[in-house]
Amino acid sequence: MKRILLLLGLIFTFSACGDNQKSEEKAEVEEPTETDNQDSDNPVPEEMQEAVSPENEYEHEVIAENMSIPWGFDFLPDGSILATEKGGDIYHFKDGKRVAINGGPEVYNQGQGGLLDIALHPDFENNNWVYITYSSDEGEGEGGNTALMRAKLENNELINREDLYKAEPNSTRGQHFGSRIVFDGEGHLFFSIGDRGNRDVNPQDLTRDGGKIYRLNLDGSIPSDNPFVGEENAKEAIYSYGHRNPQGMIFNEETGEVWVNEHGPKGGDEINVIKAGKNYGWPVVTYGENYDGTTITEDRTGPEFQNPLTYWVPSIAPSGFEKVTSDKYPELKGNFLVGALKFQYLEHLAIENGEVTKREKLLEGLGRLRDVQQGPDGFIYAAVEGTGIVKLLPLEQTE
Ligand SMILES: [Ca+2]
Repeated sequence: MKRILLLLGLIFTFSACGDNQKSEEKAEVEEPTETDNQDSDNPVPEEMQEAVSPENEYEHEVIAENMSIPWGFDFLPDGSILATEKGGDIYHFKDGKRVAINGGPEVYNQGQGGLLDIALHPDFENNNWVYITYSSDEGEGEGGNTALMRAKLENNELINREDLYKAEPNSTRGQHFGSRIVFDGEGHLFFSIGDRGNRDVNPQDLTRDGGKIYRLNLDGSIPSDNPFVGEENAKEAIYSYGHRNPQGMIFNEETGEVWVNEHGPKGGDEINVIKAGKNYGWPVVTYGENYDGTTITEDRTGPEFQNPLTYWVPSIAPSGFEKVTSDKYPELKGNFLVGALKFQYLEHLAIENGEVTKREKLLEGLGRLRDVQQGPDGFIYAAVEGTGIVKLLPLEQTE
């Protein structure tokens, strides 16, 4: 590890030199052996190749129509869909029909805030709990901040509401609310909150909300083995910190880890593998720069920070995250899908031994891609702004 950092340091030092000299120096010093990378649990990621058109062809079918900003969705046991509209509405889509769900939270629909993610309890079939993240103006200060609630879904209505978390304080800034919800299969839920547009204050401060991944028991209580339990003034629900705006999250069953994707600034969107108590670096280290092209920091990595698994330059503005486990698309099985708000496609990433080996653009040109989920039927569904929820279909192979 130290050797890699030293090598990178040398490369950055020489980066101001002319092209010829730079490549000569690189050729001379850049010889990290494979074992260097594999021995470390925190390797420095390689730069990604460009995303290309897919090798296989697909078509799509619109399953849920007439949505403006479908932010999150999940599947009921019968395969029908519950979906949120950022503006505050919740809908149930079944057999092409749309029914409004009453009893949802009142949302602070401002900037990137509004009604956000929705996820069914892993044992929904027996308890009817539905979890929702949204931005709320309740509590201290003007503006809003991210909140998590749960309620029971009965007869198209959310009842027995419980408020589980509310980030503090409110802010009138419109950026970076997060937020996705996932379950780890061991009685915990994870959710994310972005830095709320206050990068120099929130992400590195454990006594403040924002720029964090949180971990709770399913009833909203704080697990006694959370990494900052007992630390003075720390928000004990925090599981990891130094994040910018995570809007995609999965529980990777194969590795037993929570993985997130998060928006970087200009360049530097990341996929991070979440580990208890780790610092993911924002804004002290980043592969991005300010939107006006000025420098945030020269530092890409540091010994106290967990490196991303990979990063995007230029940014794709990632939202939504899924790992394909079904047999419906053999070429996607075991690989990852990430929505690209900016370039309006669904990115297919093959990752082998911690390295991205393939990037493809699926569902290109449909609209800003906000969320992606594998349904109980094994098919991939994606929420697209201005379109609704679409089902990805492999193009029939003709004999
Ligand atoms: Ca980072």
